[in-house]
Amino acid sequence: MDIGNVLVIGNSGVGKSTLINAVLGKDCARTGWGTKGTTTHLEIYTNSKLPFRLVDTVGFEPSFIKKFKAVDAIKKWSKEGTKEGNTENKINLIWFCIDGTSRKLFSDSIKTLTSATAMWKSVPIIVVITKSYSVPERVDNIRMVNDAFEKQRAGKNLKAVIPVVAKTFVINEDAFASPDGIEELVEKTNELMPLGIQAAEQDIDSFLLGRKRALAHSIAVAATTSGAVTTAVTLPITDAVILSGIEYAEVRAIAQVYGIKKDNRSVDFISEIVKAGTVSTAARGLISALKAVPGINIAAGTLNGIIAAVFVFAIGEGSVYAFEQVYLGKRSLSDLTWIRQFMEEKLSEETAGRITDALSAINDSMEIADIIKIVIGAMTRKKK
Ligand SMILES: Nc1nc2c(ncn2[C@@H]2O[C@H](COP(=O)(O)OP(=O)(O)O)[C@@H](O)[C@H]2O)c(=O)[nH]1
Ligand SMILES: [Mg+2]
Repeated sequence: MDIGNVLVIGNSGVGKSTLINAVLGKDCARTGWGTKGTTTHLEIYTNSKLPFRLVDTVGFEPSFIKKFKAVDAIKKWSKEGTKEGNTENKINLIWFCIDGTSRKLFSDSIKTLTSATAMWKSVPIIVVITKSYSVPERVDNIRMVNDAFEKQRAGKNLKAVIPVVAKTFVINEDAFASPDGIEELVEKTNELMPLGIQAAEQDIDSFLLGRKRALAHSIAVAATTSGAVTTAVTLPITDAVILSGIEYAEVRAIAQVYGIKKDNRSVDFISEIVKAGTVSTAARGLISALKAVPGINIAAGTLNGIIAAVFVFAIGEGSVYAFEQVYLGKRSLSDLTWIRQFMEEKLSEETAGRITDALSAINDSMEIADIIKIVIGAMTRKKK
């Protein structure tokens, strides 16, 4: 059976440990993770009778840096779990703990907690209002939490707001606040767990896809700023064909990020991409369009460098998109007509139009490496 994990998060002193103790009782197992006594320390609690674990962020303190270190620790814990072949270290549900005796801080606490946990995009959230000693204040407190969430992107993930008293609180000699809300919290958590298990899968997938995209994009940048491009300035005639070597290397590296194996189909697909950037009509059209950009006053050599950068970067960015589509199963490597058309559109004269503004900021006294940075910036910004 899948046992879910609940991330218990909230500033130190709000009552996380007291709450965990109230939920799990004395007979629970505790394992420490990370370096004890530091912000990156986590404590993981299990009780054989409950179908979920509680992950306590010991070092979650009201300081920006410390907070994010604690969240990093959770990410590391999740990653390590995957490495050990144990994919169980996923966050399936979040208990946001806020202190019921300091309602002035509700809105701020919710803001920081949602930003700290932003990577869990769809994991259900239960807000636990700890130290809810005053019964008359509870209704108002719940409303305040709901209002604060309404303005947050994580608003859709808020599934319940539960006031609790984890331990008897002595108000005065004849008034006690007795433990309350624990049962409701456990029941709600159990009820939401299947949704949380599904959401964690989704969040991990979208997180990994984002990482792949960033990695693949960095390959396009590296190829564009490589020596092969910066030396294009010394070549006598601008000819896109001379770039095929670097483009092959670039596209293959990007394909690898998306786990695309080397076989006949991928070889044909990659070769279609490089052809679009070298011998196609679109490539020739782009060269003439770039040469004809009005108002630029730069030497032929510098222009060669710019043209080379535009080609290598456009091919790289196009490949990132294309291989992502294949990776997601939306396109196939056999779809050669699609990839040809897609890459030619990417290299259309419109690309030249998009970098025209950037070109007006360029002059011959600049280093070619800086010029290429401007070109990449213009192409990345205007994309979409
Ligand atoms: N009486 C009572 N004290 C509480 C309750 N929740 C938290 N506390 C007290 O608040 C302080 C901080 O709680 P703790 O669980 O250590 O907070 P943590 O830093 O978030 O783990 C401790 O002195 C707790 O005894 C509660 O429900 N009832
Ligand atoms: Mg604690």
